[in-house]
Amino acid sequence: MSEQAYVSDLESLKLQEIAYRIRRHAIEMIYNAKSGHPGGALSIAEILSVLYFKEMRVDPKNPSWPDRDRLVLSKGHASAGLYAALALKGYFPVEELMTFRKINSRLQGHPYISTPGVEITTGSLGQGLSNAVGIALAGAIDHKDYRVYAIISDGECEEGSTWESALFASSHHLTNLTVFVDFNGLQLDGKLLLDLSRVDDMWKAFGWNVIDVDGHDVQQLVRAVEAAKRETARPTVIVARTVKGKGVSYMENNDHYHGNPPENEEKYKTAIGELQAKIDELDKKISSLGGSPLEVS
Ligand SMILES: Cc1ncc(C[n+]2csc(CCOP(=O)(O)OP(=O)(O)O)c2C)c(N)n1
Ligand SMILES: [Mg+2]
Repeated sequence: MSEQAYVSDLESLKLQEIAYRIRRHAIEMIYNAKSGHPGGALSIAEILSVLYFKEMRVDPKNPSWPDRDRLVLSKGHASAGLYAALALKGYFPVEELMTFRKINSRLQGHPYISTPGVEITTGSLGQGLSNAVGIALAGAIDHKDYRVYAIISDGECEEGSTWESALFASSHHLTNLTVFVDFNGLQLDGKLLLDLSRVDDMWKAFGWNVIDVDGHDVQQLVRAVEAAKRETARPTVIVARTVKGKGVSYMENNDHYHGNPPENEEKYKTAIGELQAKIDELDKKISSLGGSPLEVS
C-alpha cells in the first residue's frame, strides 16, 4: 500500500512547478517589501503546493465555506509562501502579492484572519497548533468531515505549548488533524537550541501517528497525507525534512536569510534566475509529457 502511486509523473511535475512558482513569488514579494522571511517560506513550498493543489478540499471563491478543509500556518513568519499559494489558487489576484507588508494591505507580514484563505492570525510561535487542535475538536464534535492541517516549525517543537496541544489532540483521538513539522534544522539565528534528534519518538510518545518524509519530495508528501486520512485512532504528524532557503543557492541552510531579503539587485536577480531556471526546466518536462502548467487567472 505504501508504495502505491498517488500522483502520476505529470502531476508530480506540476506540483513541483507550483512549489517553485510559490518560491519565486515569495522572493519577489520580500524583495519588493525590502523585508520578510525568505528562509522558512522557501522550505515549505512543496508542502503548500501539495496541500492546496492536491489534497485540500477548498473553494477559493468561497473561503468561508463551512465544509472546507483548514490550514493553520503556525509559523506565521512564512506568510510570503502562504500568500503566494493562496494567490495561485485564486483566493485573490496574483498582482496583489506586490502589496505584501505595505500599509493597508491585506497581506501583512504575518497572516491575519480577515485575509481570504487565512484561518487564524499567527506569528506568535507556539500557538498555532492549539488553534488547529481546537478547530479539529469542533469538527469532531459537530460530526463534520473536514480535515485540519497545520504547519509548525522545528523551533516550535522546542516550546511547551506545542506539547500540551499535542497531548490534548491524541487524548481526543483527533484523526482529522494532520500536522507538518517543517524540520529545517535552523531557527532565527542559527541551529536549534535544544536536542530534537529524537523528534519522531517524541511525537510517538505523545500518542501520534508519525511519518517521516523528505519535505521537498511531493510524492512522499502526498503518500503521507493519504496515510493520515486512513489512520483511525491517532492524529498524524508528518515530520518533513527540509532545507531552509531551499531553491536559492546562497540562501540554503543560511540563517542570515531567515529574516532578510536579498540585499541588492544582483542578489535578487540571482535568486529569481535560479528559481525561474527550475520553473523552465519543469515546464519543459511537463510539456514533454503532454501536459501544460497551471494557468492562473
Ligand atoms: C513566541 C515567539 N517568540 C519569538 C518569535 C520571533 N521569531 C520569529 S521566527 C523565530 C524562529 C524561527 O525558527 P523556526 O521556528 O524553526 O522557524 P523556521 O525555521 O521554519 O523559519 C523566532 C524566534 C516569535 N515569532 N514568536
Ligand atoms: Mg526551523
